[in-house]
Amino acid sequence: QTLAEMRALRDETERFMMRYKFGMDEVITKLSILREEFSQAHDYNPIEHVSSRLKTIDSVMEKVERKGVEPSFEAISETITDIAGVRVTCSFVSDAYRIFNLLAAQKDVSVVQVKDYIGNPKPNGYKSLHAIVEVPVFLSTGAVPVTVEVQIRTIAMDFWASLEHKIYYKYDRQVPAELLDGLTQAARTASELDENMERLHREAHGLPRASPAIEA
Ligand code: 0O2
Repeated sequence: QTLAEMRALRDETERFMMRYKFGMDEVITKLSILREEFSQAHDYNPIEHVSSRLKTIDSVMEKVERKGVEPSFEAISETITDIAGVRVTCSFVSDAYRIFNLLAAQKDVSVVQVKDYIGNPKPNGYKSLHAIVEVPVFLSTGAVPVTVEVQIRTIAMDFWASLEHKIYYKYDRQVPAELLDGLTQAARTASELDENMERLHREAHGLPRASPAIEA
């Protein structure tokens, strides 16, 4: 391989990763607009916190290997859907669905996949609303669709998931049964807290009971 070829590959990789950063920025902007406008219109902020992360090239390559994906930019962009990740933390379960519905209803957002782990928690108790969305990014060469993974959850779900994630890696994925039971129990407690908090919030504001759901 020549040095020029090496440089070309490096540049192509950089451009490939950049698109995800731009896609992520677009989604973050959409969320901050919703947050600001919603606060102004309703005197209430449905979003507590937004965080984001771009997978490192190493971590993308590790996943390519693990999943047996063909090592081409095209195959990677079709298969690895969490290169760009945005996490939204809300106070209440109904807000998590509300934010998802507001985002999904936008004309330039297309929802590729939804995994509702709030409605259908994982066996370990994990809860979160996962959506793979595609947004256009306008480059000098034209518009390109970019995939972004959005995870929407409550503060309680986020608290649980971050501890579970730490424990999982601390024990190198072999978590002792006792701890696993403790985590599942804690997930139940977190869900009860979410229910209580939402009920109190609704009572305080004279709001009817909610049955949050994904809108078609
Ligand atoms: P990290 O470090 O957060 O990026 P895939 O993404 O295809 O490998 P899957 O199961 O199809 O896996 O995707 P899914 O179910 O949408 O979950 C992907 C992400 O959700 C994970 O990313 C976590 O961020 C989160 N997640 C899913 N299940 C759990 C869980 O049981 N506990 C916790 N704490 N988080 C979970 P990564 O890449 O695994 O990790």
